[in-house]
Amino acid sequence: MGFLDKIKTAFQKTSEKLTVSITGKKIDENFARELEDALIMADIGVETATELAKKVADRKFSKETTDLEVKQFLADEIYAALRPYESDFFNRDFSHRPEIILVIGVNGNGKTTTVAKLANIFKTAGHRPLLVAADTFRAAAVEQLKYWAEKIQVDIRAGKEKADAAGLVYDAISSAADNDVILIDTAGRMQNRSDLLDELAKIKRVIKKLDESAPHKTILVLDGLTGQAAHNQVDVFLNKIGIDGIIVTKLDGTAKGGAIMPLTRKYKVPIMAIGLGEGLDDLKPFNARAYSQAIFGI
Ligand SMILES: Nc1nc2c(ncn2[C@@H]2O[C@H](COP(=O)(O)OP(=O)(O)OP(=O)(O)O)[C@@H](O)[C@H]2O)c(=O)[nH]1
Ligand SMILES: [Mg+2]
Repeated sequence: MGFLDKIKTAFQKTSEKLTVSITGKKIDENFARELEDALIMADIGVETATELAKKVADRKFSKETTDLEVKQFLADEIYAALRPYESDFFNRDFSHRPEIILVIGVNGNGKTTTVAKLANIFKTAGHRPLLVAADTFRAAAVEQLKYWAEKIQVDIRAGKEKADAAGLVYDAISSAADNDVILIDTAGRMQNRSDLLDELAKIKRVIKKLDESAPHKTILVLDGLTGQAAHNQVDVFLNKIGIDGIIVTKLDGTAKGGAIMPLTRKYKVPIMAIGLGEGLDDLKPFNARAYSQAIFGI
């Protein structure tokens, strides 16, 4: 499936919710309210929903306006708002050697899977990734990353269960002479567990000891299904650890596909990629045009 088909299919449920039907209707206050509700249901955020509904109402569309024209108008507005948050994360040449990427986030959000997908993308682009299984809390977590490393055929460093994660990261980076990009998978931590966040801060300090400029990217992985709760996660990780960008996973098949909009609006951080499935090829660059069209089924 091509990129555009893939993204359109992923956002089908959202676009069903965002069905804008103006045929036979007047674009009046009632229409605007209906539209606003639909946008809010798709998690686009209350402020944006209100603004967009007002813009449509003010636009004075003619009687001949089609549903598609209204959808395109909305998609263009969303595109303009999201364009600044696109990222060239997949394609850039790594300016540091090795480039160190730290992947963090709450339990089950998709960190490990995302690390594997990124390794696959970078390997395909000709790089030599090293995976670091810094989730030392669970043996299963290490096994999961080993499985992917073997499948993709990339290097991996893992420690013993319950080993000190920061120590493992230090050793891994110190001995990574052959690798030009290092992807560090960390244990999922609830944003309210300050002890675990402290450990993450320690990992970051250890990385800095080896390379003052690193980690070159700290990426927060969010589950696209969590809606408003994701904002609390961003607040905590942004303040306690610092992040350079966000990857939103599990956007395939959700009806809340608008969720990217309020995140960028509030936090103004780049969206480095979106997860559209469990497979290795299911991590896609965030393309604001394709996304804004897809959520309206265009
Ligand atoms: N549908 C879908 N599933 C995903 C996506 N990304 C990850 N998953 C699934 O979500 C589940 C959790 O993913 P993990 O990568 O293990 O999440 P994690 O953040 O590493 O979890 P912890 O290590 O427990 O904190 C797995 O079953 C993944 O296959 C996505 O984009 N779409
Ligand atoms: Mg994991």
